[in-house]
Amino acid sequence: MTSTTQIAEKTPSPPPPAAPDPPRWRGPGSPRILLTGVFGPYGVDDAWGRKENVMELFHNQVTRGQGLASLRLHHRSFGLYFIAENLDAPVTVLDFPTRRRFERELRRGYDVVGISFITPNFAKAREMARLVRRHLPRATLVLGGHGAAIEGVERLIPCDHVVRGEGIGWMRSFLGQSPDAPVRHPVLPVNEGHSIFGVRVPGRAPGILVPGVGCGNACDFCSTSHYFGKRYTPFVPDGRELFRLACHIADRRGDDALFVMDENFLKEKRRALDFLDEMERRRRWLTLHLFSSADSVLDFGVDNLVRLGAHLLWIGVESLTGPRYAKNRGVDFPELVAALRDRGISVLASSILCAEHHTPQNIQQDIDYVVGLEPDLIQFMLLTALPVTAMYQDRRDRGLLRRDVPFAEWHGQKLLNWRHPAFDDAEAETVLRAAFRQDYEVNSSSIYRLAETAWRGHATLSRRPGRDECLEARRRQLAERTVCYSDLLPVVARYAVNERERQRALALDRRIEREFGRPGAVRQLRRTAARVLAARWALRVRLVGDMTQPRTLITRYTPGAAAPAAAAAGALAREDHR
Ligand code: B12
Ligand code: SF4
Repeated sequence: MTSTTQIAEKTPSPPPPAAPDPPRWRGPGSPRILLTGVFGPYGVDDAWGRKENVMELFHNQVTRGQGLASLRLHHRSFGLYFIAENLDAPVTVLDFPTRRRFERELRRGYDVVGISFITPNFAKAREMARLVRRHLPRATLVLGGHGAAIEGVERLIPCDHVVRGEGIGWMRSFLGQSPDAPVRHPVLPVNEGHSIFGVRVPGRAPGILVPGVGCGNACDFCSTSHYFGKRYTPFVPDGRELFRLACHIADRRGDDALFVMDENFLKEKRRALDFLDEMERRRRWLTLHLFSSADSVLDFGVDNLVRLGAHLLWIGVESLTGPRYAKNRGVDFPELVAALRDRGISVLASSILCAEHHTPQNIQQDIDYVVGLEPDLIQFMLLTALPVTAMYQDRRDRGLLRRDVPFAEWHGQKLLNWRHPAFDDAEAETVLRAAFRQDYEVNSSSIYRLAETAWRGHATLSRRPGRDECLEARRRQLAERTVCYSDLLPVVARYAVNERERQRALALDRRIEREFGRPGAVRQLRRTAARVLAARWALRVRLVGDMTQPRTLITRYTPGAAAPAAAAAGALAREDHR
């Protein structure tokens, strides 16, 4: 019982203190707003960042050990565009700026500057906040994104507001708009500059679809779940509505592939089924990249996923030698991964290294297990206790958090930010590097595996009698994907990690040729071009390394006007990033 309650028993309760007014913009007229991500260059050792913290999804934590075969692409800072799209105010979004470009933008004059950052980019956000105060001392400075969860961040980075959690509603309310109005979804490519072996992936990048944020499963380490209050906040709760939105994005992008940025899309089973119903009713065969937990995948059903057009599925295997997360209890992963790949659905299995129960002896079991699943891609991450998670609180309460590890190192690709009973820094890094290497040597490059999955899926669907229109469309898509990937197989063989990969790539290429016929003139040309470009990339990597920087993107939103396209300040960015 708290002392407040005891007092309340004796005296009439005082009225509850008035809730503080939500922060409001008090200046005249509509403020000019700048929303920005942190500055580059990224993935280099400097005063603000570390070379291991690469600004790329695959090259950072999935295919980073695969050398020339690593999948390369950059994702935008989507949260900024979501907020901008939903404000009735002039907003500029500055994505991937350099420090100089950011200062130049500040000199244009803004009333509100919002900085989005994640924990490992803390030092960059602090430097940017300093620059805001220097150039625009009267501007309101708002911090948002997952870095806002850092304990006491308002003391560490002088600012006016820290926004923890969903930002559209907060910014709307700050500007006096209705925070609960429907969310307008921006139309954006999920990535820029997608290449493998220096060869640009043909076609347009998939559009991004964000059905909502957060996840109710609340796994103890999970940043996104905890950051959004251990629950799911849908932006679009209705499956049919979501399908209409997906079609709108696909139409505007001119491509039916979508990357669904939702932590656990299939957990909202009713919505996913309604989405599928609507897709079948309208005969529009979109394809989707998805994230989902294994229990939700099984509940939704692998065959439904084929119908839904799942192209890539990201599943958290985490660790199986210690206590299993509820989402993984009773899941037969070898069976699940094989079933998915046999149906043409590529799998990205995510694995946690250096969990508390791991020892140098048992950790290899977990690595062997996930490598043995033979998924198309594996994410290996060192367990990092990120602010706001239950795991962070636990490590902090037990005095295990390491104060000697700066936030810049809290990215899970080098050090542990808590004291592990069995691993020191050097050992943790060695285990991580060896895990990536083992996956590459045993399972071959991910591009080989993606080609194999497409091939396997096509073979399975071709054998299935009585295919309806939906399955026939899926078979055709898998055929196209198989042929498209196969044009890289000679390059895979040329730069194979070992003889096994070389032989597998050549054999798969021959099988595909038997099924689909000899490549015609256009494909022959593409194959030759791929060889030349790969040789050029290999030379570039040998001479100057494999780091690439995303282009600076500037998007200016005017209230009432159609959503603008981002202008790339590419040449400038390249010059500045040096
Ligand atoms: C896309 C993404 C990336 C992209 C980065 C794109 C970019 N340009 O920055 C890539 C793939 C490169 C990437 C890399 C990394 N990422 Co990342 N990434 C994501 C991912 C999958 C999606 C983010 C997203 O777009 N969500 C959708 C939008 C709508 O939501 P949002 O960004 O959270 O924005 C909302 C709010 O946060 C808020 N908000 C955001 N910004 C702002 C700004 C203001 C001013 C306000 C008011 C509000 C606000 O409002 C938005 C709308 O509600 C998240 C996981 C997830 N599902 O969220 C991880 C995540 C953000 N990444 C994370 C991390 C740690 C990394 C890496 C270190 C690798 C890693 N260990 O996972 C590297 C670091 C790269 C680098 N050098 O900075 C963590 C952050 C954890 C933390 N506590 O800081 C997350 C949460 C994943 C995780 N591990 O749990 N990442
Ligand atoms: S299921 Fe995935 S997204 Fe959901 S809380 Fe667990 S790790 Fe996070």
